[in-house]
Amino acid sequence: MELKLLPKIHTPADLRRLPISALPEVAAEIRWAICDQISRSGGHLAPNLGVVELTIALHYVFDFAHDRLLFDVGHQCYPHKLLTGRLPLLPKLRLRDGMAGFPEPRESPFDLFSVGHAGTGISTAVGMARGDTLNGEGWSPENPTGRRVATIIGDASIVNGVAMEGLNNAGVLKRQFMVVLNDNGMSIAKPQGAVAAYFDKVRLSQSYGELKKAAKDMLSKMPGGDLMREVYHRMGEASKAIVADNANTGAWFEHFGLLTVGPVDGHDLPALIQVLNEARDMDRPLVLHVKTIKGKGYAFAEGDSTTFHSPSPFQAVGGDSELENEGCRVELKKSSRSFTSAFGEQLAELMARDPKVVACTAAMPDGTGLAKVMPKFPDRTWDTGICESHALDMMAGLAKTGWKPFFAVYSTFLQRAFDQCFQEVSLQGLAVRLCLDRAGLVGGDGAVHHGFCDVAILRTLPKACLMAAMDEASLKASLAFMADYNDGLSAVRYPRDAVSPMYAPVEGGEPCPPFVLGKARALRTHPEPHAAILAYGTMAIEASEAAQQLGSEYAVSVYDARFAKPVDVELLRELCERRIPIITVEDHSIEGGFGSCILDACNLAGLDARLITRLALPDQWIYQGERREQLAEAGLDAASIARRVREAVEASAALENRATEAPRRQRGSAESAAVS
Ligand SMILES: Cc1ncc(C[n+]2csc(CCOP(=O)(O)OP(=O)(O)O)c2C)c(N)n1
Repeated sequence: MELKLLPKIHTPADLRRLPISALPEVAAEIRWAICDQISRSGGHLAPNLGVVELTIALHYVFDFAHDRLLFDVGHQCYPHKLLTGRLPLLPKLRLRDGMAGFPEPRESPFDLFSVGHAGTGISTAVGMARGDTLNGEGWSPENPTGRRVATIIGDASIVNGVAMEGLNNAGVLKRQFMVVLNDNGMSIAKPQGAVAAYFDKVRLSQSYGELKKAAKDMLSKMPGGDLMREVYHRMGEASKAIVADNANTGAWFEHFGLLTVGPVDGHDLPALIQVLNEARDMDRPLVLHVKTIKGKGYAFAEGDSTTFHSPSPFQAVGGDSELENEGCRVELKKSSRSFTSAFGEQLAELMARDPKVVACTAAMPDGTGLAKVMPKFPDRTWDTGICESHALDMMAGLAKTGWKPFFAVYSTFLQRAFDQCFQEVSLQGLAVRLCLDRAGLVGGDGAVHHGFCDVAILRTLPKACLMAAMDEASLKASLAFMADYNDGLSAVRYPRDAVSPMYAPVEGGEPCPPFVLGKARALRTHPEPHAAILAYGTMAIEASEAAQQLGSEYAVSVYDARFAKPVDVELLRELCERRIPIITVEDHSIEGGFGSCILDACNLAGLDARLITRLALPDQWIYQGERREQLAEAGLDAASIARRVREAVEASAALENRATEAPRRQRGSAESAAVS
């Protein structure tokens, strides 16, 4: 498709200069540009296709150069980015100097927060609304040049605990405040819980004509409908009708003190613009309930919005190359076996062997691999929806009743449930098992999704047992260990990556040794090594490559550390006492990570830690890009590790020389003093 209008829209002001009749063409171009790019690079597809008209209408009615627009999750921000001058960045979507996949204030003043975790939009919007009002800048009928606030949130995210807390506070605001509920009836998979069923019942049922006829009648019959009646007088006909219709269907948000407008068809641009124009100037908090179709515009994405939520690159087969709907079948490019797939299979095997094992995910059945397990064990698996805190507490309850719970969660989202790890799990001494996918650097999703701090936060919990898997066999062994670990919380981390075949057990060869509490596994050893690398998780693979590269220069032993808590103190003692330089390697924050665990253990054991070098994520944010590129930037690729090992060996040789020369020099000067 040739883009005609979109390249001329550099700011939303350019959009507002177009007549409403031109907007469907803008929508078509946005859809095509997004779909075409994602077919090459991967990225969030269905969520963005669904909000094209809604985003156009919001920018057409509000002026977000001045008003505030806050995204929840933010994975649906691509149309917003294309309307705010970022079309030139699209060809490098999710790459370092291209367009970030989530809102990013470094990229544009139209993005207010870097976000990616669900549930935050309403609360930050409440904060900005309060802040603007305190600054005397909030919009009101008395201050018509003030700033309005709008926040967009999906139907699966709004039931998140944080969003509920936000709604509870939004409902008492005494000023304009608009929550745009983008209700597409989907999370990544099917949304879970009671509210999802409620939204499902609120349908776009009647025509505006019918609604208008019914409106007055309904309002007069409404119990306690003072708020609505007041608002009704200020609204135009279309909005009156949909407010009234909503009163009829139950108006769930009314109980939070938010007026509900809608549901309105989120793909009908004129209707959206009309309703937004009217709702924009309400000086009270309201929810605009918009019904959209996830994946709208491309049959394959509409038909399977779970697969096309955030697909890897894909190609059209059988249709024309422009991804037109007719005759277009879409195939995802094949990728190698991921840790996620391996986890799904290993957990299913474990559940078949051990009838006490139960498992859950918080809205990520596909992302965590649990989707493979759930159909096999429908009574022992759960999807709780986007509520990590609840999921963890539910796991605590299951542990208390004698089950062996495994919670499959991305490392970054576990952060939401740290307090539950502390109080409801650890403090009770309950054995809850955490399977932390996407640990370390995650590539295109960028800083907001890196699993950079799981060790640092979890190691503070007494008796927590922290592990990392370096490949599929070690993942399997760690899960088996966890099933039998009943002394408290345990966790295993693994990255968004393919499993390495480097140490995969071969037929008739040595099997992967079982996990033994606090014991590392030797991968490559040398009787007189120049250095030893203690690597955590898949860094053991990079470290082994580094050792190979150094082979002709230095003999380097490599250990898969396996445990960050408790660490292998016996191994540490041996290496430290033999004065072998140790290099710790991890794709985790240097602050409080595995290397810190090693230093702390040396300190506690009275070992000399001066020959220890820590390689880890630097104390700064690493933004979107290829995972390989990010690892290199952090100095965690094999070449960088080899360089740092060489430096460590040379530095330790210099240190040892100084140490042996100093007494000699002292002896020498004492001898010369004696002579004189
Ligand atoms: C705290 C948290 N948990 C999980 C996720 C993963 N996640 C990203 S988008 C999404 C679904 C969001 O559904 P909804 O808000 O309805 O938006 P839609 O994709 O349907 O437009 C999930 C579960 C997340 N971003 N944040």
